[in-house]
Amino acid sequence: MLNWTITNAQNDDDNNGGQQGPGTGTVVKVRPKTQKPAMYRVLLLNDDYTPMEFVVHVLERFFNKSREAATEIMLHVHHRGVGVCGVYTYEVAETKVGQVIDFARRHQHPLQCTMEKE
Ligand code: TYC
Repeated sequence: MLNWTITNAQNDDDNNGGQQGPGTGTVVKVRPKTQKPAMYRVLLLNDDYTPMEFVVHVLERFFNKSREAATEIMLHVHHRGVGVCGVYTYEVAETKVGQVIDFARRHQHPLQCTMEKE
């Protein structure tokens, strides 16, 4: 993300004898101000019905996890109730939450997925 800050600096290097007024102000600095985008954790929630293998598949398919990493996250969620699938910008996180919920519904599993600001 790149925000531009335009600063009318406190100097007088524009050779107009310090003259300032309507139409005579000189923009002397354009400073690129970088800002990190806000990041969001995508969370998977435990339930009693979604098969473990389905959750592993979701983690592989939508979060690009290896079988091993996916199994670890699934077991963490199974034992602790909630776990992090990944951290993304708002739009990407929102898309993944929607994809997971839609995919689970289509397979008639109650799997829940949500997001929270990091
Ligand atoms: N608790 C589920 C079971 O025993 C497995 C499961 C794990 C479900 C993680 C959801 O996010 C989940 N079949």
